[in-house]
Amino acid sequence: MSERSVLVTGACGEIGQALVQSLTKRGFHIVTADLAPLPETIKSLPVEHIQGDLVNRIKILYDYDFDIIFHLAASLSSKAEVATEEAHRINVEGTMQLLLLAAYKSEKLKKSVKFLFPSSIAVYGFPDRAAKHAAGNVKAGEWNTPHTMYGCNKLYCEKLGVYYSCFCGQRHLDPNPPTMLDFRAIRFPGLVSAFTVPSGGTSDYGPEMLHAAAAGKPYACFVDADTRISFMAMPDAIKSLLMLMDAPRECLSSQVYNIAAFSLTAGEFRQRALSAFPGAQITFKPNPRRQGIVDSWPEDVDDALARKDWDWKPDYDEDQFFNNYFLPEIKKRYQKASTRTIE
Ligand code: AKB
Repeated sequence: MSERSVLVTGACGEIGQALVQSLTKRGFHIVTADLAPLPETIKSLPVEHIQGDLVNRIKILYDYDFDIIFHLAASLSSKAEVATEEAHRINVEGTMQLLLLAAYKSEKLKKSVKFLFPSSIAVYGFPDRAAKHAAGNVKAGEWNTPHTMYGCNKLYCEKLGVYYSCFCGQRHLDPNPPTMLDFRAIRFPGLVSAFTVPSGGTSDYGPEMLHAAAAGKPYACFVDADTRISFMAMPDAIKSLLMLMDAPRECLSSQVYNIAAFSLTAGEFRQRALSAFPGAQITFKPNPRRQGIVDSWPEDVDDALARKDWDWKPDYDEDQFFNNYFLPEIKKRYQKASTRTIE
């Protein structure tokens, strides 16, 4: 395969670190962008790093001809609720700038730039728990009524991506239509990595609880025991991004896909943590704002379209997640570095 040029924004985040590790194995030329310097996990990898605010530094990115863009940089749901304008700037302005870049390069070089966008279950919004429970597995077109700034931002950016890649104004009437960008989005559930701890999100209680239990630290969960949403192992999230990147365009009947792996309650997370770490001290101390956010998200999503169009299937269901991924890795991690603290 000829060397392809890939941009990963938000490379220092949880998905970013894991994705960059996978992409380097494919021999791509990788440019990373983030507010922060590269963390230890990816620092020694052959990537070119651009540090700084994406919106302010967008001009630099026009010097490159990227074949593929993974736009991961975002202000997540809890953080976005306390700094709404800043979140809008990062989540919407940042995405808009990059879409314009991808649209310009696609047209100029007559080659569709692939634009991979991580969306979220936060695009859904239920009025209350009863409606959430009654809905069960939600399809992509249902309940697109987000309650959070982050959810609104993600939903709108999905629409912008589709706009710039398909029916931009009257372009479809043009006898010689320009080459458009190739926008593809995945609505992720809560993600759990054995190697990194999330920050700024609202699904964070799952991974925070497990990392705290493994590290022997007490944890007060900010949602109640009956709270249920879908979760996924980080390796499956990376696998899904790479599968969607590789999928032939003609196989895709949509530009936005749900994916799912397993759904469990905070109480079930606690039981799993207690079975693995019997001394774990996990209590429930719901925070009304964060509880409200998670209550507006679906219990699970319907990912039949991803399964049909690009053969999506997670490697880790609930048992496999705990037994074959999270627990073996986390035990190694905290045994090796018993002094390391979690945030
Ligand atoms: C968050 O909690 O904000 C994210 C998400 C579900 O998109 N993890």
